Amino acid sequence: MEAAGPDVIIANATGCLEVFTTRFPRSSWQVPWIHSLFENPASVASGIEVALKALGREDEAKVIAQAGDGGTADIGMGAFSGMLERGHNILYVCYDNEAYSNTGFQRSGLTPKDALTTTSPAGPTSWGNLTRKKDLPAIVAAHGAAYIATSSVGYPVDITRKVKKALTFTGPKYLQIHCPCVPGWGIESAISVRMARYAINSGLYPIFEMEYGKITKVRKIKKEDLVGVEEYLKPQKRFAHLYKYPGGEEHIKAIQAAADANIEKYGLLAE
Ligand SMILES: Cc1ncc(C[n+]2csc(CCOP(=O)(O)OP(=O)(O)O)c2C)c(N)n1
Ligand SMILES: [Mg+2]
Repeated sequence: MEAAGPDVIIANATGCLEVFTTRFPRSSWQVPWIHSLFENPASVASGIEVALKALGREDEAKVIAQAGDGGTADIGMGAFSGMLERGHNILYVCYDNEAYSNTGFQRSGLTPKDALTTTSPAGPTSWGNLTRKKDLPAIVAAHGAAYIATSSVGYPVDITRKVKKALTFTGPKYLQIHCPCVPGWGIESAISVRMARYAINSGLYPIFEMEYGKITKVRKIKKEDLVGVEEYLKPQKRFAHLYKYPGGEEHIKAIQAAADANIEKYGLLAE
């Protein structure tokens, strides 16, 4: 909100962000803010955007839609796709904590491979989530969005800069912010910032910007900041099974290979 300025209208899906900022009868939001159903902040924001246009008041406010990864990548995907397809002038922000956290940490399309959630259990015969993380920025890019960026609560100044930049583009914009979930990931809150940074500095969560389908900037990993994926995996209870059962090493190797592939694909290592 600091970066977006006061002249905004927000459509917010239910999820952790909404729940902890809108405890009835109070609200943290000091701007026009509307609750939407879990699946449709993109549709509500689309309606607001065209209403502003119909009134000739589109220069008076920026429209922002917000939701979690479950709301965006799964249940709200159709509405989100429609918003992108129609080319609305909206900034859509997805808070990616890699599961449906608000309802007790069920797996979503953005849950990474091998992570334990309540619906992707781990044990001697199961390795947690069976599928890889959906490449949502690429799906958004395929719609021809004006601006796409990933960011992380590990680097809040990066979020501010990208919100400001996104709002200079006309058309649909997408910002995906990686957010550790303390109870869901099974970590101490004191290390949540470190975990957010290790996700980036291992190559597992590439931070980049795209304009009209082309990558224009990546957040480089400095040599001294580069970490192996184990630094990220080991402190998190959602990956504890990888260290408990025979065969876990193979899974860790595959996760390292995925991180290395990201480093290669996005050119993440600083010279
Ligand atoms: C149609 C519908 N199905 C299920 C729910 C229950 N529900 C509310 S929030 C939520 C999980 C949200 O997950 P996500 O979008 O990832 O946001 P997070 O809580 O992780 O920030 C669910 C399942 C609902 N409100 N509406
Ligand atoms: Mg979530």
